[in-house]
Amino acid sequence: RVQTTRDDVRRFPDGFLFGTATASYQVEGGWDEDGKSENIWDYLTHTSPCTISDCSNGDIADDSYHLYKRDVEMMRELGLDFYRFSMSWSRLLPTGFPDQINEGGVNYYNNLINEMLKYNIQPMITLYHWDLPQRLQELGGWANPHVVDWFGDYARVAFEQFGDRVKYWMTINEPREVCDEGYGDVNLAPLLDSKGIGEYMCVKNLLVAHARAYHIYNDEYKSKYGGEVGIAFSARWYEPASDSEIDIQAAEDFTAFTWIKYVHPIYSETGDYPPIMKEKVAAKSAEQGFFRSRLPEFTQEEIEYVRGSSDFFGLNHYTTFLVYRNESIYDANPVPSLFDDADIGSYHHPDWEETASSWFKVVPWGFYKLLTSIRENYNNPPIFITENGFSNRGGLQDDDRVRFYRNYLSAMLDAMDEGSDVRAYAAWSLMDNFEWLSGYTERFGLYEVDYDCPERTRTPRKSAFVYKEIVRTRALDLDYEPDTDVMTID
Ligand code: GBH
Repeated sequence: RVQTTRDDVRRFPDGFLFGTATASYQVEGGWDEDGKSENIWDYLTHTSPCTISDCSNGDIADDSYHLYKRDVEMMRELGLDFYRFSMSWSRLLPTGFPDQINEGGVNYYNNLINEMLKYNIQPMITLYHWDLPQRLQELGGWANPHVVDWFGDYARVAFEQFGDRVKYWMTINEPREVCDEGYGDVNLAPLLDSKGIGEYMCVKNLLVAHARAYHIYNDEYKSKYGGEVGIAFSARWYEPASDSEIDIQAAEDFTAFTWIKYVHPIYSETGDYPPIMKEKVAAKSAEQGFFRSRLPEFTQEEIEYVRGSSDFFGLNHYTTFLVYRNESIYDANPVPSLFDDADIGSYHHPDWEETASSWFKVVPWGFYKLLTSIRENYNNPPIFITENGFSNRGGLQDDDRVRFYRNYLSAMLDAMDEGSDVRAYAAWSLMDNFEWLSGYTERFGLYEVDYDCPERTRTPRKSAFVYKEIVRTRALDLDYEPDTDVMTID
């Protein structure tokens, strides 16, 4: 495969894995086909369509439910080692529970997995990428401690059905987004906006549910199938807005409150939440007149159950924020919240390159700093980059995306040169898809999807050709100019 010896071309280590990622609700469509029941995104988009910026939904999305063979063909065009996709809980278990295993769902995922394996593309499955069965939401969803059993049962069914062929499992995609944006805010379904309360209930239950799935695999399937189970954290890099001690501490606090609150219980020596977060929420809760901390505590048994419950460190990374210390706003507006608990504010530097997404500016060095901090603070765990990618408004000549991938991959290689143990990289996304509340207005795909045509035609962008060359050569040649006339399978 190696074909060049130029020394400005950087190589990836032997055995490094390249892939792309998607998620069920964002690509599958077939929302009510063959026995699938409604999930929280079906419910949200059907009951309140224009909560989505273009009033769209995922009823058809990329129609991967029917077009999975074309999807696998694209994976072959790109030469991928693996493909990360998620399973729709309500497609596999329409009641939410294991009393009815839906044959239509089992067939769909078998077909997809088997088609990939024909061409030696490894499936990497996320069990939960945000599409909870609506029935379970009505019972409280991730705020109900019983979700630990519900999720464990669902995971067991998935391991039982597909574990003979699937060696990489991820329990939950982006716990921070699930809880903070869905339970503590109105940025993702179910839009609960239960600030400082529901968002923390979700954190605890989600972590124990994750651990339940991990232990089920470890105790009952690992010796038979030899696979690995991890979780996909979402991590932004938080850079202090100034070099004052105050802002440095603010950036650390925000890190603890947003994503280290999931990492620390699993990856630290002691387990449990980051101490600073426990202390701050307990102190604020007491001041505010609550009889106990709004952050539900783990029992000692739960601390041990969660600690160490991950075989690899899945990492979704997109952007960086500047963080400063903010005075508490509670006196003016007596509503508890994570932001108030953490006493921070954050923003993007105006000079950073924009994307089509308001929360996302391009900051490659943040990726390097993030990987370095994980290496230094958590004993250099094996990392899978489970998502990284760029949004624009569409078009095949996506030089902005090509530049993004080159710069972020360079930053990743900088960290790897210094010892970070990154073993896999998944580009988000294989193709354009339903971008949650932004609908189809923000495009992340290596392939463009035509939503005006019923065939949902997929066309490779320039970035697809460039990524293909990176995968083929296992190297990053910053000068490579692809011939974008014909995409072939090599
Ligand atoms: C990931 O989320 C997801 O895993 C994936 O499904 C998604 O398509 C991809 O990245 C790109 O977004 O604009 O203030 O309302 C990344 C985190 C979650 C960040 C939703 C933006 C909405 C915030 N994104 N969130 S806001």
